[in-house]
Amino acid sequence: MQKTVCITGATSGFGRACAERFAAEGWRLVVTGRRVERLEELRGQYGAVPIHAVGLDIRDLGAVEAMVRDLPEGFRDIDVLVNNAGLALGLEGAHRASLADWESMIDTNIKGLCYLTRCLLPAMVARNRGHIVNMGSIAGTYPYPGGNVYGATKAFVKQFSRNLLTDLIHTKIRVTNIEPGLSESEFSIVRFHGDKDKADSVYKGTQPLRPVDIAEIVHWVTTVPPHVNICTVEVMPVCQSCGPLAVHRESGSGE
Ligand code: NDP
Ligand code: 8X3
Repeated sequence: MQKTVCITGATSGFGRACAERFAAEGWRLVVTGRRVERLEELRGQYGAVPIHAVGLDIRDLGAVEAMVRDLPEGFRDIDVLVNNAGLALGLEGAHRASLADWESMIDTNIKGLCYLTRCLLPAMVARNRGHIVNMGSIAGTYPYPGGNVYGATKAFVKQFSRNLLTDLIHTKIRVTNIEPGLSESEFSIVRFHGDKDKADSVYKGTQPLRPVDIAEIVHWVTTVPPHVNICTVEVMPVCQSCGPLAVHRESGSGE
């Protein structure tokens, strides 16, 4: 039977690569994002694949509810929700960071992800079938300077994923949290508010993960036998590792 996947943030990066991966396997796609022209381009690229494209800002609960309510015939039974849409904004220390950026990250990475989950979950429970794949991050586990609220939103995603599993223990629904490390997409361009040079410097001299690497993992976790739940996938490029714990030594140089 042809399955249906709903992917948030399918206009770029991981989401776009996931859409292409699932389309290549003949799944039905519900793709969302704010840049509708990119969704239309995706639809054009896969003319033979059933694709329902919805311009959606996941911070808008009313719009999320309407999207779910108005799913057309043939797209209503969502087998897999990929809660991918998200962003980091800024890399300033907590005492300098923009509160508006913090709010944006909380509204998108936490509240938007909750809206999609809460609106699509009842139908999954009713069918006793489904899979929620959340896009967490290594930033939800390992702190780094300037990661303050972004990392905290991904820590929420980690714990929310675990708690969903406990609530759904009586069902066959699966929940997976994918936690990628350094990956090249539009992520850093967004983080640095469009500063492409600054974004490029993040990846300079490295071989980061690619969106296709993440899409391959998302596809894999959703296609293992139905009694298997891959709870967490932590994935970094080979060039990345964890740092030591920091110790500040007085140097007399101030900050
Ligand atoms: P991109 O910036 O390339 O893609 C982000 C996607 O999220 C876009 O499609 C964007 O669509 C969508 N999005 C952002 N805000 C909203 C919103 N309010 N409503 C709807 N869609 C939104 O980044 P990535 O592909 O790298 O990021 C995807 C996810 O992976 C994010 O959750 C990110 O935190 C996470 N991640 C990224 C890592 C990395 O290093 N790149 C590592 C670990 C996790 P549009 O702008 O069209 O709305
Ligand atoms: C993105 C990975 O390390 O830049 O979630 O925060 S990191």
